[in-house]
Amino acid sequence: MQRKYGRPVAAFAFFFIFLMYFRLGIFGDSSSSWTSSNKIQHDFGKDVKSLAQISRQRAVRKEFIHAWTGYQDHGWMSDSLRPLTGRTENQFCGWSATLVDALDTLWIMQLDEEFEEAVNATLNIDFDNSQKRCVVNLFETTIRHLGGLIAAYDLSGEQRLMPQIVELGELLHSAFNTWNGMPCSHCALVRNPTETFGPSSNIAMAAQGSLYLEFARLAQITEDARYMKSVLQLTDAFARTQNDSTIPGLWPELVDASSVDGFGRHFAGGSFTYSVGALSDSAYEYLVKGHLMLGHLTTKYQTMWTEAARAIRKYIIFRAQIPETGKELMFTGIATRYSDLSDIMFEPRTEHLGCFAGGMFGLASRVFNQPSDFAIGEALTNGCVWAYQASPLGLMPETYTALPCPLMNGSACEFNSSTWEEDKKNPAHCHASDCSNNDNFPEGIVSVSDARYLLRPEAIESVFYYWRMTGNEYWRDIGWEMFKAVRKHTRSSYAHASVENVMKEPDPEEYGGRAIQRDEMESFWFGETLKYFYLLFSEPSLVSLDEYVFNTEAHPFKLTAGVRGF
Ligand code: DMJ
Repeated sequence: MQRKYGRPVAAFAFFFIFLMYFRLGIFGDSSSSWTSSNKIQHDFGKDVKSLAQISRQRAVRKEFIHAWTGYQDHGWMSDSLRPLTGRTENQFCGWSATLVDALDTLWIMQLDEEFEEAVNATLNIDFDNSQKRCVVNLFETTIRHLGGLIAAYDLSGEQRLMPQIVELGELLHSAFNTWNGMPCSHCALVRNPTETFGPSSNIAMAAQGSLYLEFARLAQITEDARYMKSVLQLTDAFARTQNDSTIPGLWPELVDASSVDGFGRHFAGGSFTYSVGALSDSAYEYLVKGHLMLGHLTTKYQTMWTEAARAIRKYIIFRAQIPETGKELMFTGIATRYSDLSDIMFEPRTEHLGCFAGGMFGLASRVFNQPSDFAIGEALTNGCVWAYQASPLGLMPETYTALPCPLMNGSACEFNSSTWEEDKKNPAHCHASDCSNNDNFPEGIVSVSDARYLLRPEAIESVFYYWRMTGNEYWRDIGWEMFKAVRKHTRSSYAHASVENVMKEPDPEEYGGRAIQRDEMESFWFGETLKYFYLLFSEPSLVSLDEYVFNTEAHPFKLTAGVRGF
C-alpha cells in the first residue's frame, strides 16, 4: 500500500546477485537532443496554446472525472476509495488523503465547481491530533497533504487554505522536536508538544530525506523561519553522512536517525543495500530539486547530488540483454555492499518506483548543465517505456529482472534468444522452482517478482519531463499509448483499480477481456498519475518547469527568485 516503506517481498522473490565491478563509461551518442539553455523547458515559441492536444487532454480529464465522481459518491472525505467494492480506507489518520492530494489537479484541469467544493471540504478537516493521537506517517502526510495544500494555494492563490496549511504544517513540524533535530517518522504528533519525540532508528532513507521542499515552501509562504531552520539542519545531517556508508556517495535504504550527532557513521549504516527505488527514491530527487528551489541559500544539495549521481551512474544503472529497439535503453538495479572491504553485489531488479530517475537525471542535466546526464535520463525513461510496451498488457510490472550486459563498457550487447530461454528456466528465476509462468515473459525479461501495476506515476512522470525539455512529439505519442493501456485495464465501475498481473493476457471469456483488478486505488492516482498525463497533452506553459518545482507527489511549488538555484 505505501510503496516507500514496504517493498513487497513476493513469495517468489529470488535473490539473483551479480558480482559487479563495472564502470559505465558510456552515454556518448544519445545526448544528441541536448541543447544548452538557461531554461529547463524547451523553447516552444510564442504560440504555446496551439500545442495543447485537446482530444487527448479531454480523454484524460474524462477518466479523472469518472474516478472523482466515484470518490464524491462513495468515498467522500475518506483517505481512499476502494475502486471495486466502493468501500473506503483511512490509512493516513482519516485526513482525506485523496481529497487533498487531488486539489491541485482539479484546479489544473479547470474543474472549477469541483475545486470549490473540495476546498470547502478541506476546510473541515481537523488536523488537531491531540485527542485522536493518531500515529502520523510523516513522509506520506508531508508529501501528500502538506504538499497538496501548498500547491493548491500556490496555483490558485486561494487564501482560505492558509489556516489549514499552518495547522497541518505546525503539527508535522512538531516531528522535528527530537533531541537531535532528526524528525520522528511515525509518532503521535501534537502541536506545541511538551515532550520530545524519539527520532527513528530504522527508517526508510526517503522518509527522512524527502521533506526539504515542503517545509522550505512552508517557510516561504508563512515567512516563518523555524521551518527553514529544520530543513537546513536535516540537510546538514545528510551532507555530513554521505560518505559514511559502504558505498560512499549513496545512503543505504534504511538509516538510523537516532544516531545523528555523536554517533556519526551509524546514520548511514542502517543497512547495506542501495537503490533509487523503494525506500530511497525521492531522497535523490530532492537533491536536484532542493538546489533548484534553494540553491542560492546553500550549495549543499549540489555537492550531494554530484557525489550521489557519480555513484548512481557507476553502481545502480545498467544496460540489459534485450532485443534491439533502435534506442538507447538503461535500467536501474540494486547494489549491496556489506563492508568497505567486501565486493559490491548487484541485483538487476528494476522497480516501477525507480522510473522517476529518468526525469531526475534530465532535470539535473539542465539544473547543473551536464549534457551527458540528459542522455542518461533519456535512456532510463526509454527503459521504462520499453517495459510498458513489452508487457502483454502494455503496463510495466512493479518489479522485474532483465540480465545486464556482460560488459558494461559502453557498447550495447546483443540479445541471444536461446540464452534468454535458458536463463528464464533457471530455477533461481522461477516461483517455487515452477517455471511455467515464465513462458509469458517478453523477450529479455527473465523474472517478474511482482507483476502488479499499482496506478503508479513514475514512468509517465519521466516521459512528461522529456516532452517539456525537448518538445519532441515522440514523447507525447508514447505517453498516449501508455494512457490507453492504463485506461483499458484499470477502469472500474467506481473509479480505477490496480492490476493484478500485467504479464498475463486477459482471457476474452473472463472479465470482459480486461485484466484482473485489485480493489486498490491510492491517492497518487489523482495527485500524480492523471496529472502528469494531463499536463503531457496540455499547452506547455501550464505549470511550467521554469516557474514551479514538483514535489515527489507531483505537487507544484512556486520557485522564488533570488533563492532558487537555477
Ligand atoms: C508517490 O507517493 C510519490 O511519488 C513517492 O515519492 C513515490 N511514489 C509514489 C507513487 O508511486
